[in-house]
Amino acid sequence: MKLYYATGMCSLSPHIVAIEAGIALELERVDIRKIPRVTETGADYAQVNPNLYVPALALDDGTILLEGTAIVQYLADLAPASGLAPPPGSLARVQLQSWLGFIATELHKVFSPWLFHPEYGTQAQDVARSRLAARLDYVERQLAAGGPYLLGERYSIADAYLYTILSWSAHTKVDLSAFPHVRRLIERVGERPAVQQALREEEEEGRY
Ligand SMILES: N[C@@H](CCC(=O)N[C@@H](CS)C(=O)NCC(=O)O)C(=O)O
Repeated sequence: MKLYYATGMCSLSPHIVAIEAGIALELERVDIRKIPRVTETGADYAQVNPNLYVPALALDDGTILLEGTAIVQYLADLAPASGLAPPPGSLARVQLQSWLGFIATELHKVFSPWLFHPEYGTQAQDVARSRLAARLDYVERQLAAGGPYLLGERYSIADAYLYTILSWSAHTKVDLSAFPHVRRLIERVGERPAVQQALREEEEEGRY
C-alpha cells in the first residue's frame, strides 16, 4: 500500500493510523505547492487524484482511495484488534463518523485553505479564526463532559485527525489557550510512539 502525502499536512492522519494499526506503508511525497503536481518519483499526481490534493492511498491491486476520513476508516478496519475505530454498524462507529465529519468540514477546511494563503487577506482570515474558536469551544465542552478523547476513554482515529489539524495552530495563529481539554488531548496524542514515528518519517523524507 502506498500513501501519497505532503509533510505535516492532513495526510499525517492516515500515516499515524497506519503505524498505530501495524500496517506497512510505502510513502510517496507530493509537492502540493506546484502545478503541474508531481510526486517525488516524478509521477503526475493528477493521474492519482484528479483533485490534486493529498492524501491518496493506492492499494496493492491499484485501487486508489481518496478522502482522509474514508482512508483512516479503511486502515483502522484492516486491524480491528487495534481498537482505533468501533465496529462498523455500531452506534459508536456513527459517533466516530460524526467527529470525522466535524473535523473535516468545520476545522480542517477552515484552516485549509483560508489560513494557509496570506493572499486571501486579513478579513477572511479573521473570520476563519473566529469560526475556529467557536467550533473549538464546542470540542472543549464535549471533552470536559466526556473526555479525555473524543470518544471518551478510548483513543481513536478521530483523535489522530484532530491532532493533525491542530498541529497547524501555532503557525496559523489560532489561539488554543482557552481550550485546556483540547490542549491536553493534543499533548497526549503527540506523546504516542506512533505519532512520534510518523512525524520522524515525514521529516526524514524531507519537507518541500
Ligand atoms: N477533502 C480532502 C481535502 C484534503 C486537503 O485539503 N489536502 C490539502 C493538504 S491538508 C492539500 O493537499 N492541498 C493542496 C490542494 O488542495 O491543491 C480530504 O479530506 O482528504
